[in-house]
Amino acid sequence: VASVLLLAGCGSGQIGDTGGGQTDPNNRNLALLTGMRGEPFYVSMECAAKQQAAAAGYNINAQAPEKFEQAEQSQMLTGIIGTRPGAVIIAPTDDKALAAPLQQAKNNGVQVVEVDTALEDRSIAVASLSSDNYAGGKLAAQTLAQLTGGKPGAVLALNTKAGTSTTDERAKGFEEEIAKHPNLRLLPTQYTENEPATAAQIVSATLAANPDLVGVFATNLNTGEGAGTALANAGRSGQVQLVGFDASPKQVEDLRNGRVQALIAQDPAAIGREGVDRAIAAIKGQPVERETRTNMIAITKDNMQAQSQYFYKSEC
Ligand code: T6T
Repeated sequence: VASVLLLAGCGSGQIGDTGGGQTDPNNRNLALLTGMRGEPFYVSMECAAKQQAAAAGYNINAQAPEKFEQAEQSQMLTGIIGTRPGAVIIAPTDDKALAAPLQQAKNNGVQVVEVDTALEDRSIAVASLSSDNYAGGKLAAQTLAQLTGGKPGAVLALNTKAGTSTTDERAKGFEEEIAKHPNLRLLPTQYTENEPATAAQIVSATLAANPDLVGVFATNLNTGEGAGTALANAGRSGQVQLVGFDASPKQVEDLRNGRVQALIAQDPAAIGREGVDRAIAAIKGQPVERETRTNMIAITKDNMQAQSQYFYKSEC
């Protein structure tokens, strides 16, 4: 297996529209609303964002819903808008449902910066920062094809919640790339609702129904953790190749102990850090890069030692 495949991020060079209601250029309050409390991808993002804001002399109010869930997140957002920060840096948990409250934020002069996930409506945020998730899905498929080494069989992609921009893009990239490998038969993509237990149930049922299962792609952290558990419980770790997305401490441990064969790691710290930079520039009325793509890398057991800077944190 080619051990390192790095997709370097880059910006689009386009400048975002900082329009909407009036923003006070001297407002030094930022809000960060991530997708789920205590989850290592968001913890890594939040730690870096807090550091960056402090270094620039800005306050940052960081919040997250208990679960990756749009109703609770929308409610928190409404509360945040009431406090009138200069900007809200948000990972919207649904690509449509958060559009109305974010438009309201913008109308109230609160600059909107999307981190990781994004709205379908590209007119609301002034900037978006994320991995190239479609390319990440393709990279996962290429990695899985290498790991299966030409062995024919069925392949399963596990998505999380429909309407999550990132995992929808990953699943799409994966499906399109796997189609180039006629020996791999892609099963219908299934949704885990971002619950490890649901991912585990789906993998167990798929193993029973498809004895020729050779590979699984788990499009995010929780999904990958659940898939790894199911394969281990069935005694199939390492026989069915598992490619996950993200690099939580548990996922890294699973890679080390052979439950998982590859991880596509993102750079949540860069997303958080640069998200703060975009928010501050937008508040000051400076030009803002509209789209930023951060780095992503395929990590296997062979190269994991050298790639530890990509491992996520579970606390700051
Ligand atoms: O994979 C990340 C993130 O990129 C995605 O949008 C949602 O799930 C994670 O937070 C991992 O759980």
